[in-house]
Amino acid sequence: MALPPTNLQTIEAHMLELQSLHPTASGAFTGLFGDIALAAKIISREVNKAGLADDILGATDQENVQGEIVQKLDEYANDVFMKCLGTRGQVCIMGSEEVADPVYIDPGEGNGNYIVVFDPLDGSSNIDANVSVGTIFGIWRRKNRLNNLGMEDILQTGAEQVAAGYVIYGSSTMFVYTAGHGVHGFTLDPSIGEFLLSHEDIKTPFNGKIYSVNEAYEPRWTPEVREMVRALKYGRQTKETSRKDAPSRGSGMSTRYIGSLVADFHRNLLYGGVYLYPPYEGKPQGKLRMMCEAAPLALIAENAGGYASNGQQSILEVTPDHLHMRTPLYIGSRDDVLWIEKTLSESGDSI
Ligand code: P6P
Repeated sequence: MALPPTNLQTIEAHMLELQSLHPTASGAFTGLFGDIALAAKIISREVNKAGLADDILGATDQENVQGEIVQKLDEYANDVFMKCLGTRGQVCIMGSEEVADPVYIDPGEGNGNYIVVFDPLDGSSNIDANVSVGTIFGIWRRKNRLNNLGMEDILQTGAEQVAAGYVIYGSSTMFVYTAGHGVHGFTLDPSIGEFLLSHEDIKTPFNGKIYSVNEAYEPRWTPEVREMVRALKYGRQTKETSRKDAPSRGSGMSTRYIGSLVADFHRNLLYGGVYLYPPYEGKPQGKLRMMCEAAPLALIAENAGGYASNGQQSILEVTPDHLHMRTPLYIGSRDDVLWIEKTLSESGDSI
């Protein structure tokens, strides 16, 4: 007979503990996290049987607002999020990477305090090859009354998020979140259908040994980005390399690139390192989305002791100009990303 799990703290229990820090809390925020965790469990079930389930693999015949082919699981994950978050009264507006416009929700009897922007299944082009994929979400509080909502309630900075998180559907399904009191990871025990605390108070290393970037774009990067990546490869002076016993191969980093942002980010968060998606010729703002990818992961990185930049400033300081705004992204170990930002901003590398 299996031993009882060592740590029995579920994500709901963790949120209730967090709620106790806010005596006036209504429980709506805790309820919202329960809705997101429910969506994650449902999506995890489908992702993990994708190879067996008929008609859930492969692409639909549609393109999303990003001009990307919608995978069947993208569509499924988006529907699950819309249903789990849109019918429980906590959310007044949802923004999805898969949907062109914001979705305004009638919270019914609920207080509809929150705006949730999400990428329901990031990296889904990898799904047919059984590569880890993920969900990313950011949560903001509305600024206006329910009968007067608008873009001002949606286009808020990453620093104004009340919480952010991601789910990684990999060798196990993990739910990682921050609400400003540290970063905590929960692993799904599918036999009991609960996310159990497995990584309490995650802190990311100050420097890392990994850089994650798609080097196929190298010919289309600016000279400054090219030089910066070269320095990551061949070594730059850091507190580590100035040590007498610095590793013989200098501070050069190793490359690891899965092509699935959540998987690359999660590995670098735990091990240390940087993920880069620079602008390139034809994509002056890069590929990644500010609100449903960069800002939520930036809040997590910062709360774990890391940093996230667009090459000129902190991602968390940027006010989006539209729901699907793209941004260059350099994210991970604090000292490494600060060095990247200093190097690019001194070179005046425009974004
Ligand atoms: P490229 C997936 O489409 C994604 O948004 C991220 O998950 C991933 O890191 C990146 O794009 C991969 O993009 O241009 O390297 O194929």
